[in-house]
Order: sequence, then C-alpha cells, then structure tokens
Amino acid sequence: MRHFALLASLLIPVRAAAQQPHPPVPPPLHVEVDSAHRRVLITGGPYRVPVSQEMPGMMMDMPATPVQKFAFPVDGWLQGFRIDLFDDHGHVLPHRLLHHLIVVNFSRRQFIYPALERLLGTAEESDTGDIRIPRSIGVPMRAGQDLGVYAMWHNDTGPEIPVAYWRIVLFMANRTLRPRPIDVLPAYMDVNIQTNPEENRFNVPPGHFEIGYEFSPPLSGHLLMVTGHLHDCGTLVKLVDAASGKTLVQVNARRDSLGHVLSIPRKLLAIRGEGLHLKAGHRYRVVGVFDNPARDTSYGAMAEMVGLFAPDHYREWPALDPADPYYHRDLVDLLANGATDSVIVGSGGPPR
Ligand SMILES: [Cu+2]
Repeated sequence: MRHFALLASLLIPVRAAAQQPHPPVPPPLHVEVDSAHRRVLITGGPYRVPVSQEMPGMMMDMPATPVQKFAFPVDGWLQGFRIDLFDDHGHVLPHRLLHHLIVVNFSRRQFIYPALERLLGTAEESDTGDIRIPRSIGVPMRAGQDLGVYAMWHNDTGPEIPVAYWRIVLFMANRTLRPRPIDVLPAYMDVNIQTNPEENRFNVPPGHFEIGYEFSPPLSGHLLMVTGHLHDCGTLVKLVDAASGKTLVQVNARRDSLGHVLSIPRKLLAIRGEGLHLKAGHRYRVVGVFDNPARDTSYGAMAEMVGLFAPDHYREWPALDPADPYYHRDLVDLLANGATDSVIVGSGGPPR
C-alpha cells in the first residue's frame, strides 16, 4: 500500500519525508516565463532514478531531495497546472515515477494553520494532464514570492532511468485581466493536526471510527471547492458547524468491499451563490469517518479536507509569524534536507 497515497488534485500538503541523511544535491531549477501563453515553467533535473528498493510489506522511499527554492517570476493569478515527466530526449516518462511533488510558498501562511502554504501538489495516483480552476477565480501570486519544490521519485518497476526531468507548467491569468479573478487560496483542513503538520497520522480500530479537529478561521470568506484525502477504511470527510452540529459539506469516498479508497470526488460549492460561508472566529470541526472491516487496527491513517477558500478581504490574510513554534517546526522539517536556489535562464535549458 502506498502510504503516501494522496489527493488526486490540487493544492495538497504532504510530509517532506525528511528522514534521509544524505540526499544527493540536485542541479538548479530552471525557471522560464512563457509570456505568449501566460505560463511559467519550472523544470527540475536531470535526476538519476534508480530502481527503488522494496521490502516485503513496506515501501522504501527514494531519498528525499532538498527543497529547491526559486523566486516566483511574475505577478498574476494561478489558475491551474500540469506536471510533465520526460527524459533527456524530451520523451514522456510515466507519471507514476513521481511519488509526489509539492510546491511550498515560503511567503504565505496556510488558511487555518500557521504553517507555510502548500500551493499545489501531485502524487503518483493523481490525475495526469491539466488541472484547471474556473477562470473567474485565481490564486494571487506576486513576482519575488519565495517558493520551493520538493519531490520524490519512486521507480518500482525498473529499469533505472539515467536522466529524468520533471516540469511544472503553471497556467497564469494576466495581472491586467478585467474583471479581475476572485482571490482564492488553498484551504487545508486536517482531522488530526497536533503539534506540527508532519504529525497527522492516527490509528483506526476495527469497526466504526470518527476523528475530528476543531478550529476557527482567522478571517471570513467562502469555500468554493472541496475534495478530500482519506486512507483506506475512510468513508468520508466532512465539515461541521461545531456550535449546531450541522454538517456543512461532506465528501464521500468511493470504496471497494474491503474498504480500499478508490477515489474521492471534487465538489464545486459555488455553482449557485457564493459557496459555503465561513465566519472568522466561529468554531468548525473537520471530521474523518472510518469503517474498518478488518479485525485489526489500521495504522498510520490520514484524513483531510482540502479546498479553495475565497477570503472576503485578501488583505486580511494573516502573515507568517516567525516566532510561532508551529511555523518554526514546519520550516525546520521542510529544510531538513537542505535547500538549493535556482536561476532564471529564460528559454533554452532542458529538452522539451
Ligand atoms: Cu495520506
């Protein structure tokens, strides 16, 4: 079982897998602005992708690479992305070779946790191809924002791939677009965040099991889109009004008879009206519901709701607080394998 199994779509945090002592230092990222197509292309590589070691019943992760940092090159709104893998001839490589890839924004805070924003992410079981959000909304980005990428390859079928690249293609809306898109930001709501974002696992006993986390948003706004991430045995994740107990939105997993999570749909909340309004200071609870059909406890489960949140006033978005121990812990974990800087090289560079 892939315990990293994460969400199929956008804006997902995952742990940085910081346990490897000496990861190889990757070459610098290549950052290119394709103004004609309003795209930003971030290319990492070349990487060597050896066959991953496997042990019975346990997946051995490839060494995690350092966070590769880059300065975001343009102002505008992010409206989608795609991740391509290719070799030194520009030939496409299978998407499942990329165990996960996460883009962190060191310049912005998360919605409910004082940790660093995870702008987008993908994993081997994610959908491939373009992921786009409606043109009426966009994630506001500024030139000079301090971003970083961490990724992990996983090659369980072989043979070794001597030269591999990943490329993140970011679809941007122009800064001058009118009417301007509504600002939306990733909203990550985990059912079991305790002291830091890397410690959200829990165990699921046989039978019915629920676990929840209560929070109050730092600012008001609307949830426009939600989906979820659930490990096996998970049946649903829901957002509940903690005062009234009323379920505000619920995402049900599609499962097989053994409780394996097959997929989790994406829910658009803003088809009519403005989506689900969340009020600053009000108490909400994000709840994961599990049904474990086995006789044994299932270990290391995760449950979270992720979505897009449109703040009523983006300027009220809370700033990162360097003195916050939770933020500090997140930063230390992210940078545990070191960090590299990129250069912007315009066009040219890796094959395409
Ligand atoms: Cu997970």
